[in-house]
Amino acid sequence: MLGIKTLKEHLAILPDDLATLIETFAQISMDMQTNFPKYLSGVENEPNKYGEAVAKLDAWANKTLCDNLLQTGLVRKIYSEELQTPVEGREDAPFVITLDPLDGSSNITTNNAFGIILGIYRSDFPQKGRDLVAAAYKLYGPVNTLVYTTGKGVHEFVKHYYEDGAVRFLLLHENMKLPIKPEVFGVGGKPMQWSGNFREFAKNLFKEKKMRPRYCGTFVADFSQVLHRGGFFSYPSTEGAPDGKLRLAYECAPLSFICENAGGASWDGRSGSILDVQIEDADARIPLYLGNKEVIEELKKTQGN
Ligand code: AFP
Repeated sequence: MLGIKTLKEHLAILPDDLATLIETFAQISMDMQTNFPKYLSGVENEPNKYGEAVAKLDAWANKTLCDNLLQTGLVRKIYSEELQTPVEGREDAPFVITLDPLDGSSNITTNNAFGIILGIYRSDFPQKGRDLVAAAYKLYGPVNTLVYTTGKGVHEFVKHYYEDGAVRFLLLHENMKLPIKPEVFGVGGKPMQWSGNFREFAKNLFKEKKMRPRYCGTFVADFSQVLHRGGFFSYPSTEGAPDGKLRLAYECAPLSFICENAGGASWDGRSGSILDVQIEDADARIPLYLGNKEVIEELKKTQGN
């Protein structure tokens, strides 16, 4: 049953600048969807800074989001997964943001879920994920949802079409918590490249814990399953990629912030929570493990930590 509170009303308790930034992000990402069919195929001539092909939709989403967010006058700097160097906004603007403008590009052509990840800070890097002022993600699935937290509860909204033609985000779930019983798990990379210990742990998730494997290949979509059903998600350290695949600043920090604020835990496979890792280089990758607290605790024990 849908609540009657709009996102705008929900954000009203926040400082005006933060509320406006989150509301703008929500509005642009809502409007963007109507243009997706124009950019479903093709890649840009130049690869991105990681040497990966940039889908037309990636490039368009990045430009649209950056242009519109800068226009608010609230953004001092944007670090984007798709930008060679950060883009500068007004020097006196209050926020520095991180952006994964299109999380899950490999799902564009197959018409599977993809999304956007936003991190909002007051200071510039170096800093930690724990310094996030807010984090949000957009998930384009059969319905269009937005999840945000400012560190005081995790809230989910759904794009709602009114009979008079208006379109707004309406509250779907407030103060979300990962369900106590972990139900699903998803792990990226090739099992033969995981460490033996980790492979054993993953095997036990379905053998002993009876959890169901679910993997979409879009972090926000896989995380959404953990948030709603309880469980575990990882893109681990692998042979050949000890730092895993996911980017600390653009992907791991914002979603770990949301996960921990929903009662879950995150781990970097080394020292502790992803949120306590100092982000020196916005483009760095990091192994990621997140989900229900007991699952992460068990993982730590089995990996010798
Ligand atoms: P792209 O945005 O480049 O498609 O990467 C998506 C992603 O970073 C993350 O959303 C997924 O969890 C992960 O990569 C999927 O990686 P695999 O394709 O190796 O499963």
